[in-house]
Amino acid sequence: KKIVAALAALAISASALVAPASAQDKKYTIALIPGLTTDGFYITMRKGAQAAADALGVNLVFQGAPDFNPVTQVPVLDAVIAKKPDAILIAPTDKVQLVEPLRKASDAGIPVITVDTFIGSGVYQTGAGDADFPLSYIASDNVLGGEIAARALAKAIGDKGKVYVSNVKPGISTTDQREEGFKKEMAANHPGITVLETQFNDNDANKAASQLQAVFARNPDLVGVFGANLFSALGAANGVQQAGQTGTVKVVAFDAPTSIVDNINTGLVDVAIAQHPAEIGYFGVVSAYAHLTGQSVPVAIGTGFTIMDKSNIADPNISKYLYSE
Ligand code: T6T
Repeated sequence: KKIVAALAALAISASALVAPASAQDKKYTIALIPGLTTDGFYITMRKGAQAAADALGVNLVFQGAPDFNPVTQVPVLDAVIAKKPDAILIAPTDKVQLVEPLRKASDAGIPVITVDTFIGSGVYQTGAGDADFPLSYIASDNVLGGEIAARALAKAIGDKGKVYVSNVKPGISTTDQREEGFKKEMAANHPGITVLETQFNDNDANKAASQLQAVFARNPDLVGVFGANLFSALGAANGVQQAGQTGTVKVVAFDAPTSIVDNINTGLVDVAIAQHPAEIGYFGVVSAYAHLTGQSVPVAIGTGFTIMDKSNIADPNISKYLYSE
């Protein structure tokens, strides 16, 4: 009798160690739709997402458009929805234009989490507004990033003179907020600085470079530029170089492609504000998995920045935040 009871107890405790068959057998597929596929920022985000997917035994699908544009992103989204993944992580390329296409996913029962950029106001799950259905928003604090950029540029130019923002196009939550934070900080704390009209480059670095030269031609006393994303910053920096103004027109760059190292070392770029896209991807997958397995998920997760300049760019604890190619 004793032996039977002991065996029964053993069987119970052994079965308690084994997860229920349904949870164990289910291999979730999570789709990650970037702003565009050929951008170090999203390539790095994908690596973080893959690391989490590997750790959790999730199948990660990465599918995106070759340019940052709702017109090319929406068909990719439709194709992903048709394949019925268990969850969608997406960097919406427009605050408004992605609302209805993403509602289709949500209506089809596919949970949506936005990474990097948001739709609507970016405040989700409030019952207010018509774009609050995503479960979570995982990203940098972009208003703060713009403020940091303004302070860095103000310092580089001795707190006086003309500057402008090189930006992508209105309607993108991230770059709108960076410009907002930049202008807010300049207006509040840097009265000696004049912020000229923003130049929009459609995420085209060549356009950003020509715009820099045109602004400089109109304003030979230009002293600085804030490149509000990777292509805006690289383009503006090239424009400064082509205008022969390296070191005279200061550049503060958002984002940190590997090429920024040379630009910092040669003095073409004063400061680069690196985001942590791998963290965004990692926590995106973890959040989706948490939701799929019955856990609750924070409505917002903020990731940090690493500020790079000549004094620290050689430090491996800093350079590890450079983006992958
Ligand atoms: O700056 C990032 C991203 O945060 C933004 O939303 C779009 O541009 C980048 O991908 C850089 O190119």
